[in-house]
Amino acid sequence: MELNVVSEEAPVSSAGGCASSSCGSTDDQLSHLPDAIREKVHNHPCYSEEAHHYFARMHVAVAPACNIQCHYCNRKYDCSNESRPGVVSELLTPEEAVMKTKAVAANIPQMTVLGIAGPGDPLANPERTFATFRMLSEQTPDIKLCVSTNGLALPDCVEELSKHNIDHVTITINTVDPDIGAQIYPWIYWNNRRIYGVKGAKILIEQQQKGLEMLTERGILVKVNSVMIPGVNDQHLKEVSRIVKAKGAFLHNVMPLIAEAEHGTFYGVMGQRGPEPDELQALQDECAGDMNMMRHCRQCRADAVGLLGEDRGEEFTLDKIAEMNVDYGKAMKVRAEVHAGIAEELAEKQAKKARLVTPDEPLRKGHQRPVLMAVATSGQGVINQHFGHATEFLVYEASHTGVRFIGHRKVDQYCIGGDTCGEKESALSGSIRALAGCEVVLCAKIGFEPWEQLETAGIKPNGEHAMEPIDDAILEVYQEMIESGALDAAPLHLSHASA
Ligand code: CLF
Ligand code: SF4
Repeated sequence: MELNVVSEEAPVSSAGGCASSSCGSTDDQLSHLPDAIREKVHNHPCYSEEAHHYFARMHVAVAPACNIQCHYCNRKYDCSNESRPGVVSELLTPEEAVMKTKAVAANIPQMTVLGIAGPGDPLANPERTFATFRMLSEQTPDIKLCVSTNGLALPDCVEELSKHNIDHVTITINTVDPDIGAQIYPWIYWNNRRIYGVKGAKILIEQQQKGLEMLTERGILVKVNSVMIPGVNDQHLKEVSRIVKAKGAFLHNVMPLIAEAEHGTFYGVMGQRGPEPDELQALQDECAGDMNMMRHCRQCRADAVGLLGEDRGEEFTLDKIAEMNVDYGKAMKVRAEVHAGIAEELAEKQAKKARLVTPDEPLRKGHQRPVLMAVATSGQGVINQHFGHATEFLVYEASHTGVRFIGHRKVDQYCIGGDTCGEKESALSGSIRALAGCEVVLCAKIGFEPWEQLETAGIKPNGEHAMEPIDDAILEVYQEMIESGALDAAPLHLSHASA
């Protein structure tokens, strides 16, 4: 018996996005799109969930200033629109940014996208941002350009954005209601003065909506990011999703608020909590009725380099790139070959999935309960990471309709080698807490001690599918669970919790 790896027919939304809640683990979510749009997103790690296993992005931190204040941001830290809190290691001039982009592209041929995402707002720094884009569009024509903004200055910049062939723009829209806006944005800087409270929030919202309309009219793909702030905008984000979809946004990315007192942000200091993983998932599922959702965002740093979820910035500091001798013409050829190889691999994967589709599969009618499984992977869409080396786990839901990607859970690395055994204990219990709700963890390898503790916590470790494609392995394990009767009982972690 085989389970179907493709979810039930995904309805196609009028905005060109998948309106199913299962915009999941395969690139089938893109299959209904016109060729021109598919071409724009198929290798963009943020716009395609499948692509993020294979293709990398980098950010250049050229934009220090911001024109608004968000309660989740402290200017000493990265922009929370597009990054996790943490200082930007090096602020770059446009020329340095171009040098770094070439160095990264030559050394990480999987890199397809260059984004400017802070540490302030890129469009509040138009000279530096557009100087960088101008040089890159001339000197690195094989790299997609991407920008993320709070939207205040967006309408004034749309013409300039379209001139530089920037066809991916992210706008952070946390609300369409000025009263809610005033709880998130204490002030904006507008026409050379600060405007506070509801009045400022109203202007920001109008500018964001106007910018969104102007971009979609020009055929520029827009992703909307929203920070989910429990008790402030969580109930309201479904309405935001509906409105931005109606205006043509391609993708909605609802991200959890990160608020820690040590970051010195207003929310952090005031004890505003972020959402739990299940709250985030529930909201994403509700919004998914209205539009295509992004669930694989890693809230990257404004100077992130590498695959989503990894940070190779340390390899490309200014002193290191100064010593690299980059022949970009040669690098472009290598990149083209690598991209062609990935495209071939993905096509094979798709063909294999198509062969596995068995619409009259009897198990599909069984409506077995869904199971969450965590996966340790360092990319390529396969289970290739040791449990103890993982700094994050990808979480998938297996059900009678197939496999869908749910999100990721960050953890402290359990095993870093050396004399760190004393620290292992707390890292392991942290990992177990982070995996709450998962019934299985799939990894390339796992030691005896974590195996035991995971089992005690009701999470079944599984190292039998090393180097196998994630979807295939999850389906196989799910099928085994069905056949063994494991799904007839309540999830192990629940029975353990109640024991
Ligand atoms: Fe960067 Fe953003 Fe472009 Fe991606 S990130 S500017 S769209 S290239 Fe991506 Fe990072 Fe999430 Fe942003 S995972 S924070 S959504
Ligand atoms: Fe911070 Fe970004 Fe908000 Fe500006 S837009 S205050 S940089 S989070």
